[in-house]
Amino acid sequence: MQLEKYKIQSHNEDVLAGHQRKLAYTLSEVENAESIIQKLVDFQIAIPSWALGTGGTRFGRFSGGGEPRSLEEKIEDVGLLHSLNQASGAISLHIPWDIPQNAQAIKVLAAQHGLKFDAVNSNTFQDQPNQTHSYKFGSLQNVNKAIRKQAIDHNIEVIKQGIELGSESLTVWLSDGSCFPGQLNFRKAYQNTLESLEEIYAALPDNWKLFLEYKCAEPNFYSTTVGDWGQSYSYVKKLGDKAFTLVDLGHHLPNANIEQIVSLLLMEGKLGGFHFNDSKYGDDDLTAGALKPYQLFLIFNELVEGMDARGMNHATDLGWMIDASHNVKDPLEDLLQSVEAIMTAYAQALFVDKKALEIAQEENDVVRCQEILQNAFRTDVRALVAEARLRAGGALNPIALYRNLKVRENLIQERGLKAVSTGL
Ligand SMILES: [Mn+2]
Repeated sequence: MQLEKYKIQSHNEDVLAGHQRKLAYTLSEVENAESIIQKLVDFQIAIPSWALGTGGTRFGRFSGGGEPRSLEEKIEDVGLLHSLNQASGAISLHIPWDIPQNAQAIKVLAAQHGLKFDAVNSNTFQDQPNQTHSYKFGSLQNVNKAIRKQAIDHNIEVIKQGIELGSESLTVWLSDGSCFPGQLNFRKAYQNTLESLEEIYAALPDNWKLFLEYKCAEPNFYSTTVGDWGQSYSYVKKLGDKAFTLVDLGHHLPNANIEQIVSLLLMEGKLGGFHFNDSKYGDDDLTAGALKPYQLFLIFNELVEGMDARGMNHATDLGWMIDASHNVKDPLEDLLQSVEAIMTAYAQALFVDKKALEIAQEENDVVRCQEILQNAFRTDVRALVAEARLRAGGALNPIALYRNLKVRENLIQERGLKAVSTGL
């Protein structure tokens, strides 16, 4: 399904007066509004191919119908999102769930929707049909060299697929670890993993980055071989200049200070990318900002401060991606909500009075520090986010338009109620 431009324009005309009223007020409150709007226009968040179908849990999966049945249809869905919000201009593929039959044709299709290919993701956390060796006891860490070799070869194959598509980064997330004390020699598991990563790293083209994602637990419940940011940092530091740590918000122990982690990784020049989601208990993969919007803002505050300190380009120097999957929402509506929450937190962070904050910090004026941060967080910047969308050619209210146009109903008609997305 394609969204014609005139439908977006006509929706925008319908709600323009209300938008302009809110915008006028926000402009009177936010001095640097113009520069915030421009930064929002430039900011793009990649959509993972596995978030387009209904996410399941280990207990069940309740498909909402009209899910994309092929890579082509996944690209179509991200194209739909992008035409609505003009902020989802990239797709992140998961190999082998999304191996293109014809890379050139897929590239052309993506370009027609204004999409680029973000990081490609390898998968050694499942066994694939016809695979020689099993990853039951880990992949890159495995005590068996032949199994490690198979996992290394898979990652190199993913890099090759990515090159074909014009991607420039590989994300490695390992489920490697152990479920019981004594099962693993931690040091040997680390060394095997490092050696394996070194072989993968050696296959990276010069202009590529390798992102090493960490996770505290699950599916292994005693130890994880890349378990936290310190462990990831220790690997990527040894690998070289093209290797970075990737932060997934849901991959921390409860109450971890993620904003501090982000700040220090940026300081070390080793923060590479981000996976957005929200959680209450563990890796819940809920909609970004659904539970802890203040934490999301605090993270963005450190991102903006840290990137500016290093003279980095906010839009292009880090990889931004959503990593969430849903059982009870329409996945496309959910992704629109996530992107909106991310944009809002980013806009609020851009509104923080950094000079005043620095002075207050130097004077140990703790009360003033809190006032400055919370003033930015409590300022309603939604009109700036909407204005950025409007200027970029998107819809003022993407979810309302999505519902008015009955997009899901159309997709169900086109693809069927029982269509199940490949992947999760
Ligand atoms: Mn992730």
